[in-house]
Amino acid sequence: MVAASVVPAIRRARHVVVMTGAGTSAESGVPTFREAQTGLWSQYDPLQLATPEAFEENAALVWDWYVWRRNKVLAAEPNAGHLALAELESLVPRLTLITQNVDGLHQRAGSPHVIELHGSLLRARCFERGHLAATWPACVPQNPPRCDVCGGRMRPDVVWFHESLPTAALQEAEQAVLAADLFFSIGTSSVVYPAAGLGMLASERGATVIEINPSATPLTPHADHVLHEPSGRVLPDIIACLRDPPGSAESRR
Ligand code: BV8
Repeated sequence: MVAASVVPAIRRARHVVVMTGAGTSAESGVPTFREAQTGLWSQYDPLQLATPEAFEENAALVWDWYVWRRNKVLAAEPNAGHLALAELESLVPRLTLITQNVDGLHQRAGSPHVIELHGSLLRARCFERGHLAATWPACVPQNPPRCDVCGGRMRPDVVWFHESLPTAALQEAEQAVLAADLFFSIGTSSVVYPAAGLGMLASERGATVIEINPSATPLTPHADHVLHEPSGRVLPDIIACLRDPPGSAESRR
């Protein structure tokens, strides 16, 4: 069992940092960020839509894309990988969960504290002044909806390309990586910065790096363990090994 190969490193760890990307939600049926968009959206490149420039050019189109994505996320369920990460929290001395995902599935799986580097498409705020909406606004009679406070155009509460990440979230993530002795990179292509820099930072600081991804990424050469497996399959295997008394799981190799 490939999962057993990383169990000794996890048992030794004092502070585990986990960073996830869109691949972690793939087995929940949520398309990864670079997978071909489907239906109406197949003609658009997410890298072009997820920008303030696109919103300025066609706010209604960008808003509709997020309404479509939000509905897909609300119809999705956390998968076995999300649930395994929530359980991992109780099996190691300290765990910090960082995500690039905007789908809220870690929270729904029971992870108590999630650092959302790229915000959440479950929340909306106004483009002009950042007023957060108490609930997701309906796009009638105006599309995009208007802010109740200032009348500005509403946008999803996510970080677009060319926008800075939330300072507090990024600082909390960086501090955790600096203190970590084990770093998991799970389901991310490791190409979007500054999030992608966290895995490199962990490696440079001498933490053990474990990458879980069916494909190779720019982080792969710097990882100590690479599991080319879907996270929804291998994470539950890792948890099963950790639940066994030390030594018994490792003998399953
Ligand atoms: C910024 C929210 C300062 C919106 C997203 C340094 C170097 C180079 C470029 C830059 C740099 N610094 C800044 C940049 C520019 C840019 C950037 O990184 N560009 C890239 C494309 C080169 N970064 C920014 O603009 C960032 N801002 O730095 O501010 C600044 C200010 C002004 C001007 C310039 C800079 C902001 C980045 C945040 C963008 N917002 N999301 C939304 O979602 O709509 S990023 C978006 O990509 C998603 O959040 C996603 O999470 C993220 C990363 O993608 P992944 O999660 O990795 O998903 P992807 O589809 O790529 O890969 C999925 C992986 O899963 C694959 O590897 C696949 O093999 C794997 N997989 C599939 N199935 C499974 C699986 N793995 C496991 N199990 C499975 N079952």
